[in-house]
Amino acid sequence: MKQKPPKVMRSANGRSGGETHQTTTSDKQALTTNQGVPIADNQNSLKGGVRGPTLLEDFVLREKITHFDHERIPERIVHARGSGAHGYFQPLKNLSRLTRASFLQDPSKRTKVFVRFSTVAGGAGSVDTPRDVRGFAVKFYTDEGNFDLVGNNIPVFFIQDAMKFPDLVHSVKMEPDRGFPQSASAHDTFWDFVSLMPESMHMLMWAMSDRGIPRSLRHIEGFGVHTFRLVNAKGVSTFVKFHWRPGLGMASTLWDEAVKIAGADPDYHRRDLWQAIDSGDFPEWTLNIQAFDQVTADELDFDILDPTKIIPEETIPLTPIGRMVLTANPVNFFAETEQIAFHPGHIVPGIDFTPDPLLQGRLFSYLDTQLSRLGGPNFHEIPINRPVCPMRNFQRDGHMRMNLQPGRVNFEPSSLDPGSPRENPVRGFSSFPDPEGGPKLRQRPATFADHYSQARQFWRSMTPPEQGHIVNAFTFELSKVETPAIRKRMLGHLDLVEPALGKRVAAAMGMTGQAERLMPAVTPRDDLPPSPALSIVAKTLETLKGRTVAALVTDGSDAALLQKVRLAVRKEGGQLEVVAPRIGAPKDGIVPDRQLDGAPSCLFDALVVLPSRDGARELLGAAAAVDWLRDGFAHLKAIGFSGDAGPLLAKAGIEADPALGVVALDGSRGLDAFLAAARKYKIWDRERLVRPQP
Ligand code: HDE
Repeated sequence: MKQKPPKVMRSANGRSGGETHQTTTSDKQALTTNQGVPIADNQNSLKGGVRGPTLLEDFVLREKITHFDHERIPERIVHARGSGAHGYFQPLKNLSRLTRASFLQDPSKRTKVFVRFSTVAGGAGSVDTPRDVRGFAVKFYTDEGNFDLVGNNIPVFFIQDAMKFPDLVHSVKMEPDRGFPQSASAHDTFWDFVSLMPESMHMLMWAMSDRGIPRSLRHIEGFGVHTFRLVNAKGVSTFVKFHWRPGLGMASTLWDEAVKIAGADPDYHRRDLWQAIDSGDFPEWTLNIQAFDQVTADELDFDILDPTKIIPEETIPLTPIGRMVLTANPVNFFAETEQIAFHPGHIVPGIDFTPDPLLQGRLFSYLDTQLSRLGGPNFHEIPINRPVCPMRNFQRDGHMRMNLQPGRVNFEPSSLDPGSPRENPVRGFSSFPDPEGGPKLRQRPATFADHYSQARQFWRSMTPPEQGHIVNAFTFELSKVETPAIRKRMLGHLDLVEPALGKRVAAAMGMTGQAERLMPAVTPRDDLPPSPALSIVAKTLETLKGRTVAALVTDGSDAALLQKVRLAVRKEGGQLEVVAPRIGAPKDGIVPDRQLDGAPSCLFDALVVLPSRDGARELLGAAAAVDWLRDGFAHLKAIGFSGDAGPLLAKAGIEADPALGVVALDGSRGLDAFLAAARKYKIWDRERLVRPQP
């Protein structure tokens, strides 16, 4: 049957009718193809007849779809999910005594940086708050080339030799047959591998500690992990370990909080970093070094080339050498955060490697990975990877070459063009003549063999709540392991790390007495003193800076009290967000920022509850409101409340107790008491009430 042609309204430019798109006649704003041809219609493909087939000649459609089909590049095999920011680095003093690196000479000179923070195990679309290591990679665009400090938020690593990296990563990623779990180490393959790799034990202690679930990217430390060298103009080398220290201090979430945040806001860390920078609250870190010579290295009771060891700060203190401030969000996530290509081999004169066998393997891997991710050898020409100093050599052509390289001379030596690039033995990079060498063999040095002493030292350096969290983390992860033999093997390792730790985890899983008996290669030392610098709780800053207080309000809430709290929080560098049952109903001068159902209390650092009497009654019937308080209490957050909130607190089973951070805001000292509790971040004394320890 012949169909009736549909009625089509056409506007002057040929669009279907009823559209509100704006068009332009100005050349400046014209939408074009990639060849610069202005496009008249970006809504409809070219058809043979209004209901007829699309024509192959529609070059506008084909170009657009083809480009779209190729929008994704391979994600990073590890560290796929990340967030980036621009900023600058400024040295605190002239470091010429230690290094000739040009960006470390003049305290008045700023060097541009781009930082990318990341999780390790999950894919690019995974959540921000799994238990995981965080990558902390900084590209310094120095005037003598790019220097990449590609570190993590944990100062040691799981393995000692690059040979094991693919095995480690295979084991922690999704299991290959089933494709899960995504972004989680709590599964058999990971624990099977690490339980057979005693060298992992120290790193496991860190990963199972609160370092694995940071509050935000602004609250993490960063480490270069390997021992590097600084080399001065006279060629004298000093060993260094690099440490980044956050201006806001460190802070972590609780596991239950991290899990709930993952559901409530999978982009929690990315959003936090973006919003802080967007609002002008620029995050900053100091760069510190532990600098030492060969004599000191020889005196240490471990090998400085072993990346599973730290040098406690109490043994070699940190020296602050510079400050990094992140001042701008990326303009385009793909072009910058996704295409940035880090490589530990991007090094500048004045800095050098050591033969740490993990670092040596990395020096191969990162260049290789960029070839497959970015499609060829010219990735250094992508704007985010381009050095800011002159870059001249005779490398030519290749996939996606962008620079126009003039002239006949594409070789060296040459006499045809006296102006062509030449070596510079004075300014040029020259490797430190490391005397290390010997017979060709595949062997681990005996000095790498002690796998438990520093793991034990880490445990002993934790405060009681942090020890409890480590017990809980091992218990959670191992309880997800289906193969009992793996659980028993891990319990054997934990007994070696510290018998009390092994016992507590075994008891929590109901596996007391089932640990496998393991023989360590080297008996763990019992005399290493605790290093208080390793504890997060002991170092938490009492501040509201960088923190968010949420105020739960209803119709009829006391706007004056809300304003008082807001001003007090702002004065201390924090911010206040108003959560209300309905976002679109500003009342009495109170404008909600979030609707209760989408803003559980896990997203905030401290809480105030300011309902009116009627509002509190209404909220009694809302699980979201009661959970808001229950979770806030269980997540150890300071809670301030107004008089009318009483029934709501009672329903959540929470009693006023200033000593436990539940504070009435009424009265002259109420607000001060709340702020004092909120500055603490977590009220640790409350933990025994909500998380009894095995
Ligand atoms: Fe990496 N690592 N890694 N890694 N790594 C990568 O490079 C690798 C290691 C780190 O934000 C990859 O561009 C090997 C230690 C960060 O873009 C890859 C070994 C530390 C990032 C790679 C290690 C790191 C990466 C994947 C053992 C802390 C993200 C994509 C020999 C000091 C950088 C890419 C960014 C990324 C290899 C071990 C930190 C495959 C072979 C130790 C922060 O090249």
